[in-house]
Amino acid sequence: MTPVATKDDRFTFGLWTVGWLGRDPFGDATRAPLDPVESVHRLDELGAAGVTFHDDDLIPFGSSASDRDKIVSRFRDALAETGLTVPMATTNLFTHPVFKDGAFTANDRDVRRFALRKVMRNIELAVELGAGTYVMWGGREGAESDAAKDLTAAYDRFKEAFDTLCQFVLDRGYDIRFALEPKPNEPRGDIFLPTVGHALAFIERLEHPEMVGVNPETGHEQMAGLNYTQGIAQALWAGKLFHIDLNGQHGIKYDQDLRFGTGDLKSAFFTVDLLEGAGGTGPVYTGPRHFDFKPPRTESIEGVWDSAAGCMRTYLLLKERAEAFRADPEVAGALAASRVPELATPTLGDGEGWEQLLSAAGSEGFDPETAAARGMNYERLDQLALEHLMGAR
Ligand code: GLT
Ligand code: MN
Ligand code: MN
Repeated sequence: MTPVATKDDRFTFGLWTVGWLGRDPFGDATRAPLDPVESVHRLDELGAAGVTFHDDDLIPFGSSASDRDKIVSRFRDALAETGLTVPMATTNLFTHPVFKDGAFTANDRDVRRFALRKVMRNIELAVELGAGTYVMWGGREGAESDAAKDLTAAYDRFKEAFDTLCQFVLDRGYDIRFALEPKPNEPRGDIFLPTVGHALAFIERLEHPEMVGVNPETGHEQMAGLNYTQGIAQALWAGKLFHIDLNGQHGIKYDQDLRFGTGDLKSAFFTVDLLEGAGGTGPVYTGPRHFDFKPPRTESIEGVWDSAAGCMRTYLLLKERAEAFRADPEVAGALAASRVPELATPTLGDGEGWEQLLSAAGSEGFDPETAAARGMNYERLDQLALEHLMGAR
């Protein structure tokens, strides 16, 4: 039985995902443009709860004020008819050639000023449509040569941009937070803030760190050979998982933006397990389950909707599999045999400090050789996870 997506599952899609025309560096578009209003209706039929967008996905770059109003009002009608929400919006700071050297970290100061104004204009629209999160993906913030940038100044300008935008949100009294999306490379040779870890460290240097979190994308961490589940776990632990971009990726290569679950399926299983609270052992991610994927250019429009439906079905199936894994008494036994629950016990006792720890050395009778000889039993545990993932249990 395949589970059916409903609005309660909080699945959301970028207009640019199902609307991707299939243009790549080697080939032209393979699909016709999709009307955002049509996307809203089709996604609603498939069980999605919301849509997200870049300013330019909805309102073509350079539109007049009256065209903008017409487009927004048609879009609003589609939202009202379907009940879909807009939990997140973002800015396109990468397509127009003016951003070829970046937006917030462009060497040209006038470009940086233009970029900030473009973001503020779209935050106004995002707030109007009820978005609570504003994503910042700095795909053009980077370089092909380290000679091209004053790297220290680049980080100063990046900070200046976030500080300015946070102040704008505060002064306007908006209820919206920023989520930084890391990516190691592509389209720039190297992108600033390449991983979740870099982004988390950067955020702490801002004037309003509480207003800025991260939006980690599966494939972006995996492009750098990193463990996505561990990355989002650290973000959750830090209270910084403001948003998430789920998709698929086959290891270290160009950004594939595949349907969720393709690529490293086992990693996707543990990602879903983590987001759903890891059997009650960790925090549950309460934000939207947002898919940022590109239906391959081999597909016609029917394939686009199959691909979108597949993202949601795979998430729900993995959620079922993860729940079965957590509910299995054999798994509970294997977790205990691996002493996994013991990691939740603080290393120091109640009221104990370093002095007591030092003086307890003799009394604990700890023998490193005996401890070293203990097996961890992870192989049995991992095989149980695999068997649950394969539906063999
Ligand atoms: C672009 C990028 C994505 C980002 C989007 C937000 S745009 O498609 O590849 O990873 O999430 O700007
Ligand atoms: Mn991507
Ligand atoms: Mn993304």
